[in-house]
Amino acid sequence: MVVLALASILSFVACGGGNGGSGESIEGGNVVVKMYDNRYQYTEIRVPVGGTVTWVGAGRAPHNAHDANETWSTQSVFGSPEMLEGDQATLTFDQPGRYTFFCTFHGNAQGAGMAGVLIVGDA
Ligand SMILES: [Cu+2]
Repeated sequence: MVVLALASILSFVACGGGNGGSGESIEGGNVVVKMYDNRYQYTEIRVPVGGTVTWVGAGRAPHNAHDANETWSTQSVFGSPEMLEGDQATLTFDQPGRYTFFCTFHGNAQGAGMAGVLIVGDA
């Protein structure tokens, strides 16, 4: 399971942003990402430094988005790890970098399950 997930991440990176078949990508200054049961609307997100991502609950189950290195989370803005349908949290990203994010209920910090990659700036 973990090996397969890593392999898919590596091929995703190797494609230079191409769609590896596991998800959709989006790029913009103010991006909206729905959190479905149990996947993100976009698994590769690109924003400029200072850009925002608005995470929107869009499932029956609660979801969230956490940086694998714990530098940011929807919980820090929303106040709860359980974002239900219609709940929103907007985060501003001032630090360039490449962040693996995941849902603490349906994914893990290794990028398996409900997870994706956020790229801020030219990282
Ligand atoms: Cu989830």
